[in-house]
Amino acid sequence: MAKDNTIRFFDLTMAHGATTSPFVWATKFALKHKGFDLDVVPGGFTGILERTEGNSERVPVIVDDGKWVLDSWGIVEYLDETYPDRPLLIPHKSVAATTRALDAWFWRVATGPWMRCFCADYRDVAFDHDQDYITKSREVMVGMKLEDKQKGREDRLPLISAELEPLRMALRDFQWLGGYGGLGRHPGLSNIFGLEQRPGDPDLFNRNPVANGLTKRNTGVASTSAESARMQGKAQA
Ligand SMILES: N[C@@H](CCC(=O)N[C@@H](CS)C(=O)NCC(=O)O)C(=O)O
Repeated sequence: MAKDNTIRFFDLTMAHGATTSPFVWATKFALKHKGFDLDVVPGGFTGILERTEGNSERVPVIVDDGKWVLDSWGIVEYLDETYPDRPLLIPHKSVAATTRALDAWFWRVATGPWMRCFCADYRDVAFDHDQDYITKSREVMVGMKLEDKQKGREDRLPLISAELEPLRMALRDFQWLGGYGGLGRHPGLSNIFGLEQRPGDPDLFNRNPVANGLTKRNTGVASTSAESARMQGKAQA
């Protein structure tokens, strides 16, 4: 049990102290929702492996009474399993499935495009000692100079906002996003089950998603080392 109601939290911030990481940000909210105080281990993009004593190349990471827990989803599951009497993060497993779906959609239409619109700007507000690493690793990710990637964002930003219409639509009628019974099973919602793929239709699923922070769970260094080598432009073992 968390001693003194406190959980150690490995942060990732820019030089001004705010985080740009959706994983880190969401996990801070999750810990506060469960009512914990945070013993924050500060830091930026470099030195994560050293800060976490060799346990992880990625954050968020928590340590609860000596137990290391990795990955934002892993942390959510751990907190609900370990502290079921505190407010639940995932009160029903249908909420987990719906949240995964919303998360994946939101990354595709908003988080990813926003990041690409501000990739050089966010590097510029990172700690000085992180900037070179962010430039190199993110240029590998986006395939060009960060300054070039964010060019023309004035034209792209309004389109991102327009893509969020499904959220606005839901929030016109509901105070919160969520529900019970499973997406598509509520009376009045269209039946999304039984979708059939006809010959010649495009594949309905991306069967080989890029293994990155959104699709792949951080279970320790072995799970992220190939991606890290790629991000650092190194040949993979
Ligand atoms: N699946 C992981 C993804 C975590 C992740 O990718 N974190 C990024 C920050 S957004 C990170 O630690 N990056 C370090 C780096 O770029 O070297 C989770 O949900 O916790």
